[in-house]
Amino acid sequence: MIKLYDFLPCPFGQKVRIVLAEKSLSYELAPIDITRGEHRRPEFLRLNPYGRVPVLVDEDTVVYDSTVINEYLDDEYPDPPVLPRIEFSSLRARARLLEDFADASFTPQVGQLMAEMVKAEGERDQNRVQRLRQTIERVLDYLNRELQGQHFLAGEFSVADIGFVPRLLVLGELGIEAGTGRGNLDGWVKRLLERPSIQSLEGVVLEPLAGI
Ligand SMILES: N[C@@H](CCC(=O)N[C@@H](CS)C(=O)NCC(=O)O)C(=O)O
Repeated sequence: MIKLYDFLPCPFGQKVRIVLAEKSLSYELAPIDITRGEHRRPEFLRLNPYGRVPVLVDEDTVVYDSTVINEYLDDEYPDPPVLPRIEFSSLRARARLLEDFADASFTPQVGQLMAEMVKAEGERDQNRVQRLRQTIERVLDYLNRELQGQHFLAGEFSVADIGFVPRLLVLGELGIEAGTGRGNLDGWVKRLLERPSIQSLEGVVLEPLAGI
């Protein structure tokens, strides 16, 4: 039985739960409340010395980091795939690059904007809010270009798309209309929202993980 240590609002845990759902894998959820410091307990640090969720335990195998977990799941439970098949090495590299881009250059920036927007208006750093909004809009423009003539970012639905989903889902609440004026992106978001793995995703909220 697979066990997933996770904190539901964590966007990285959400990436893993989308993949588990895509592959129809059942698992036991072990909640780790990072707002209460549960990720610093010795028993959790034994699983992940970095003290971060998500962590996946599959029999004797312990894997942490959402990207590595999802690759492990794809190796161990290949059907349906969430990475382009090994013969398509160029597309496979593209999927990994875009997932990394989502993790490094989109998810944290949206998290930082969430952290500002949950503050009272007078306490917000308006310059930071403006800078973050511009950065996010630039990423959305880039994705719109990359989606030209494509249904998904790297061939079939893959980890490249999944990487963006958790924070795409909160943009509306932050007043960012991702699809407005970006036809390719609009179609992509609609296709993403049709997937049961995304419709059933739990924990997509502005708080309490604003900032991450
Ligand atoms: N690169 C990691 C990032 C995981 C991560 O940052 N998790 C956050 C919660 S969303 C965490 O556990 N933070 C606690 C800490 O860093 O102390 C992944 O993809 O899994």
